[in-house]
Amino acid sequence: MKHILLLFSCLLSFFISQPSQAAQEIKLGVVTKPGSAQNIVAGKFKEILEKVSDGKYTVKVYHSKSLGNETEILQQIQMGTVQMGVITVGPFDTFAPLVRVINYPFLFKDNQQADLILDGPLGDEILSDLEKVGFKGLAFSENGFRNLTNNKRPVKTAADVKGLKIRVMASPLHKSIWQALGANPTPMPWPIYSELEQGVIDGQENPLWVMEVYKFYEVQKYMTMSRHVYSAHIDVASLMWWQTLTPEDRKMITQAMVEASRFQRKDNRDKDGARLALLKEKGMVIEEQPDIASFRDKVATLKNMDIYQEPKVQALLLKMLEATK
Ligand code: EAX
Repeated sequence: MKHILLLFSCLLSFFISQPSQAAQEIKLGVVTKPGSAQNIVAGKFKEILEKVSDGKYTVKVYHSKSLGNETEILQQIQMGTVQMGVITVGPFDTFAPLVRVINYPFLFKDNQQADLILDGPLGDEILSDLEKVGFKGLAFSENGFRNLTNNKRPVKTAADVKGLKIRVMASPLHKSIWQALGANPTPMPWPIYSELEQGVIDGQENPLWVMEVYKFYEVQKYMTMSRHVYSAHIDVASLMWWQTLTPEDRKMITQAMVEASRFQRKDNRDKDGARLALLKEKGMVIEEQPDIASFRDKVATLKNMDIYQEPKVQALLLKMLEATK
């Protein structure tokens, strides 16, 4: 009897909840493949939101470039045909030059400092500024500190970079950084394995997880732990879509994304030790103590360059430099 009653009440609640509970699907775009940093954020967000919204929202993650490269995903989010994305800060800077301050070379000393600044008022200032260009910035997750790899020679000082053909993200800032370092920077959207394999480019720069997940140890011999840029992701929603949501749902979605981003940052950092060991085991020649001062010297004039000249961008950069001293 108890079982029949239970079954009956389940059926009843199923039918009652049907009409009002048609799930809304959120399309979320990431450029990278499963197992990648952006996908870990997306997967966690999906898990949390589907649970806390009790079936109201489902999240469909479009990965591996199925919606195009990061610039193209951002365009679709602006138009509202895609609701959300987890996007690397690099390609974001053509939409919102203010985000360039995050990728200022050698800005953050370590993970803790990056968290402190990005989760504080300066990070909020960057997220709110995105509304002007059609995005609702929800949180920062991470790619991590970027390191240089190449196939030509070991790089210990900035002088060793001279003439290397380095792939950079579609970002005016990243191009300027590698120009200042004496490389021959070549902007290219993700992914870049075959370009490395075919020798179209000599090298690239990315955090450790990329070298592991995309098997760059197969096509790159030398790695330099340059940690030249802290590469954040911005976890965004389409402002157009956001404006159609109730305040409760906005709060629920924001909280889910904040939680997912904190989970992913920790996950990423926890795995770095094992990744370094793996890359060594796979035969990469790793320079763990490069002459960072020589790199810093070459990029020192960057803050006076065009890419930071817009008054609002310059003002925030100065605040960031002060806060990270
Ligand atoms: O996360 O394009 C890049 O180099 C990015 O770091 C890429 O999305 C991997």
